[in-house]
Amino acid sequence: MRLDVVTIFPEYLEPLNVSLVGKARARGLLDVRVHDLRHWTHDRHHTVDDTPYGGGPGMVMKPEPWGEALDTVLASGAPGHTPRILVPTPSGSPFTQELAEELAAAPWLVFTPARYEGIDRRVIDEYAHRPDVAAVHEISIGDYVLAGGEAPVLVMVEAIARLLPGVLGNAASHRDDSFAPGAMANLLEGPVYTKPPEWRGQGIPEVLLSGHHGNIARWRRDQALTRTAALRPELIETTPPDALDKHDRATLEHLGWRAGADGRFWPPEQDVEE
Ligand code: 6GU
Repeated sequence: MRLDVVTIFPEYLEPLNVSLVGKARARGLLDVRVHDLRHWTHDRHHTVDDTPYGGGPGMVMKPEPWGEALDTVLASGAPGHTPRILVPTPSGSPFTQELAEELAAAPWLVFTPARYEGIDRRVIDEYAHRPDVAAVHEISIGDYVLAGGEAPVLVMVEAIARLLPGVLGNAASHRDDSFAPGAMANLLEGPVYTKPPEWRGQGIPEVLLSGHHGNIARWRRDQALTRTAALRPELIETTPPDALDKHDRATLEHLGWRAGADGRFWPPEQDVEE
């Protein structure tokens, strides 16, 4: 997979040389190219921003440097190859495991992290209509506002890269991910333990030492249900009834959850203070 990143802070992308993504690059599984947007400015001050039309606070990224940068990146592709362009923005659609899976199957991604109040709209509209672009996605990594799109690019690249064939040690590593698409139920993973068997007075849950694989799987499932019910109740509420077995139902009922007429579960009533 080829990844291009156009940014005014190329050094912010240094973590792409480290750990999982760095190793994938070193092994030739990822071709990452980071470009300095200011390379495509022509004034003495390498200006990339200007004041917003219509007034208001902050600055907007000028269209010309982005246009020249993206034209150059697009022209550098193999003939007939078109990238998807990912525009990080808090006003985008949510980045999910499902989108990460979809993007991991793409041959070429171009990221355009912005600073200030964002990029002149005409840039996004231009490339959304270009025949040499497969798609433009405006993507947010969550409901909070960051100062720029570089950290979101690191987040998205890590989520995508670990799904590429050969990047993680074993394929089963992501089959069990909390938000693996196609999973019947999206459950948070429960606790994990390793040696030593006793640490600062704390032991290991007995079942994990039993060697009984059926009991271990059941215990892990109950831990996942319990944790999800406590921390992400909406994930239980939206779980299709056929994704829950008899034991799952008993576990949820033990936690005070109740099945509605359609078989979906509802949380215990909250006590209201007088
Ligand atoms: Cl992608 N960019 C910025 N600046 N803030 C964000 C974000 C992206 N996603 C959530 N907050």
